[in-house]
Amino acid sequence: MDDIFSAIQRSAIRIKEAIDTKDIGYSQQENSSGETQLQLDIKCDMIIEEEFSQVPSINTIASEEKEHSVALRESGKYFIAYDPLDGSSLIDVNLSVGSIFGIYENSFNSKNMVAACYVVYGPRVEMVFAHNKVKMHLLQGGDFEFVKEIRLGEKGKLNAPGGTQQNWAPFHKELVDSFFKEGYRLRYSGGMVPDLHQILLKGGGIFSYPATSDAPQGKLRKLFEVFPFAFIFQKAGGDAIDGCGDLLALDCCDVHERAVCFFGSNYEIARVKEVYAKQR
Ligand code: AFP
Repeated sequence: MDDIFSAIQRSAIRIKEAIDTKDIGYSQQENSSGETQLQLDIKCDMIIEEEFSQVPSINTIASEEKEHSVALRESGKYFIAYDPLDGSSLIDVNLSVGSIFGIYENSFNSKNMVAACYVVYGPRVEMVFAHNKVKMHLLQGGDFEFVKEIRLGEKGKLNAPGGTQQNWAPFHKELVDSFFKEGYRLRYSGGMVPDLHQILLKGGGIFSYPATSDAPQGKLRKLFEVFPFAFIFQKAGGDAIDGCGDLLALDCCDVHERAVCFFGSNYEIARVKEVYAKQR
């Protein structure tokens, strides 16, 4: 696992350099989710593929920016799914973006996830790696230095509700509003990585991306976004569900499959379960 951790660190340093110096214009290409790729999306994808290609323990990679998974080495046991530059539509307004990695053993199956990691490119570059514990590192003077372990409180104060409100189900709107009525503050940038990082570092809260009338499976992709953060939140002492059950119990039949998702501390997730159970 150490060689994978080092490859992610090298990728993050190169991606930071690309964000700082490369053209942020659109390419002529679309990714598998039908989004027009930025030149930077393609560059970051290439950087990670180059770094992972050098790691003997990696068998196969799957990227949000590639239609199919890529087999690297039959002898490797790890399967890594990654979103090279999540939130890239925020680049032109200079908000924080991130990279997300899900590390699986033997196949891309949520039950085989053994580690997850994300990197936030904000005013500072921070990396959070979850294996047995959830540990945060800060990029300082060209190296990642360990800062602290992350643990969620039982209840937080932040509410990050995703998706277009006019397309929410009425019961979901009531749930979101009920948190505000309880004093929760709105914290939503449109970047999953900084929004979830904020909840993790401020001790708790709730991030939701529900089913909407135009997207019944939500927007976020299981392998690159949903499963890695579900793993991180559960290891940090919080929880992650699809409304009713554990996100890490879901199957994934296609690399680009999506799932409705909620990540948070235990108090908020229990409330989501209560409200969603009544809809079944
Ligand atoms: P982009 O990569 O297209 O900017 O999308 C970001 C994202 O996948 C995730 O990071 C956000 O949480 C989510 O989409 C925001 O979606 P909404 O704008 O629909 O709330």
